[in-house]
Amino acid sequence: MGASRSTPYFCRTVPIKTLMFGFLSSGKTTILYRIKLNEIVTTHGIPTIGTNFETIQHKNLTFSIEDISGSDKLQEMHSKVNHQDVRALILVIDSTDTERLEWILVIIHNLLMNDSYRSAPLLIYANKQDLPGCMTVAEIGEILKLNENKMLAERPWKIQGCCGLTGKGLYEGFDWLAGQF
Ligand SMILES: Nc1nc2c(ncn2[C@@H]2O[C@H](COP(=O)(O)OP(=O)(O)OP(=O)(O)O)[C@@H](O)[C@H]2O)c(=O)[nH]1
Ligand SMILES: [Mg+2]
Repeated sequence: MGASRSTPYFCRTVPIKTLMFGFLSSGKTTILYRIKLNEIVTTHGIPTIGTNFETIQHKNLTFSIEDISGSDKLQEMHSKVNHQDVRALILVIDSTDTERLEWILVIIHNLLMNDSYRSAPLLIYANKQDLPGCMTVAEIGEILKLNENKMLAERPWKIQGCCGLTGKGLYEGFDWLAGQF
């Protein structure tokens, strides 16, 4: 009796394995450490080699986040991912990167097709909102046709404008993600 009653509590303490992905230099590592340490970590644009693993406590939840170094080659990005037990997804977009935005669609489709996390919530950070000429959240949503995307119809998702350097918008996004568990 005791064991079955304690199961829900136990489930909440199991770290939520989260994949963070996006193109090179979109700001993944900056965002990860801004959320974790609440301070600016200067990566000086140096690409992450392999993967960063970090654990973030948020409210009563623990997220174990795998920050996959970006790649412009889709195949390469996929080969780096350990898909097992993934329960949440964070996609980081460089909002100034108008040229590669359409490619994000390909990534979304290929990654979200994975059966092991078909219903995992997806948080999209539209990063670098501080830079002049960046696309707004509404513009990105329209270009990516997020509202009509069938891959997204099956899961909760949210697009959040943010600035990895100042932290603006990061907690709003993370709060939403935590609210899905
Ligand atoms: N202006 C501005 N610059 C940012 C922001 N977020 C990150 N950067 C800068 O963008 C560059 C790339 O950031 P990273 O965090 O290293 O990017 P990444 O996605 O981890 O890159 P890879 O590890 O190569 O995949 C760095 O020079 C950051 O300082 C932002 O919100 N605004
Ligand atoms: Mg990085």
